Amino acid sequence: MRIESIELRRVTLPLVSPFRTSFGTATERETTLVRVRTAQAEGWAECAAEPDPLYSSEFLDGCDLVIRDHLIPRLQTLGDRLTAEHVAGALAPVKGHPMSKAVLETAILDAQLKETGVSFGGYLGSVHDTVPAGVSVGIMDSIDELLEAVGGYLEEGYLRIKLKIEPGWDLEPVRAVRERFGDDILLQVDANTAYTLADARHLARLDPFDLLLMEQPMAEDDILGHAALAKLIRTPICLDESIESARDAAAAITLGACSIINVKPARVGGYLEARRIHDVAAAHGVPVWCGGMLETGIGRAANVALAGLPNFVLPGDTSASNRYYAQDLTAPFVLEDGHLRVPTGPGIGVEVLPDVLAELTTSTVDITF
Ligand code: OSB
Ligand code: MG
Repeated sequence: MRIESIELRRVTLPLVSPFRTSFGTATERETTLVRVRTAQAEGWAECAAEPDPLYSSEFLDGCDLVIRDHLIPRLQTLGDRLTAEHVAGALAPVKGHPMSKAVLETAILDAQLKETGVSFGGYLGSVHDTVPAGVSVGIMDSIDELLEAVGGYLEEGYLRIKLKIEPGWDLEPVRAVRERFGDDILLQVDANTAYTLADARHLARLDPFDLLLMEQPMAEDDILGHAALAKLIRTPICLDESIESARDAAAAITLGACSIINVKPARVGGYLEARRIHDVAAAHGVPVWCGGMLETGIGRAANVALAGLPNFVLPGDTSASNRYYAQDLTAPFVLEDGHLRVPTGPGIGVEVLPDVLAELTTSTVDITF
């Protein structure tokens, strides 16, 4: 495939409500969109990184630099051999930076699939027309506020609730949600690394609430700690931040550090590595689900396609557009009976709305390839 140019476009979208996690509060989502232009097609992807390096070491300004000065020049050396399948290998000498690599690979894959008329779902191996949607609920100022938010999401039809937790906001919110909404709702928690093994006895107090899983309770590099915690609590452990590759997934599963994996393509360098994690987990009998990074419709479309693979057996953080944005960059993803529809058009299968894009753009850099 011959690329003519790559555009890096910074956009900012206001969130419908602040989203607080154990590492910070977001009131808007800023991202860099990558637009890959070829003679016949235009591929789009969005960078999952946030402005500050709090979820992981990557941050948006750093991503823009590494994409421009280190990643694109390596792709340029591929010449006519440039396909999405060759991107990861060409970028492998650059250590780390999975989100920067992922956004490039994804935009190239989108252009490639649009040239050949294949959808992301078709390419990746989706076996479903729709995928079940969960919702990630941030830390709130009060239990009342939380119950109102959760009640609203359940009324909309979300099939699974994930509560963000941190020390001081864990047992009470979980107990309150169980008491108000009952034992039948699918409920899980996400700590974003806020605890240590010294908290094991405290975390075991969540056992009676029959949670689906506890996501990333401890530091991303504490694989043995998670294996030890798994023996001390009954709630299944799911890893997010710790898993940056299929090799990480195999190691974490083999060491007993997790029995479920949150797959975020951006965190692992792209959709091809994400599919390998799906496959490795399936081979071990470990279920996976699709995580999210507050994506716009651009990133959401590809995530929903991935979530259609057979071992994505738990509802993902693949919520409808209106959970995040009053105005998305694409036609909104809507909840239909608790599910999102997997796009079927070529590539990511959604189109960027030009007027919205123009309005939300704060800067643009065009790199001739
Ligand atoms: O840990 O899963 C996470 C959002 C930003 C950064 C990290 C996480 C999240 C979410 C929201 O939980 C998922 C979503 O709805 O996109
Ligand atoms: Mg998480």
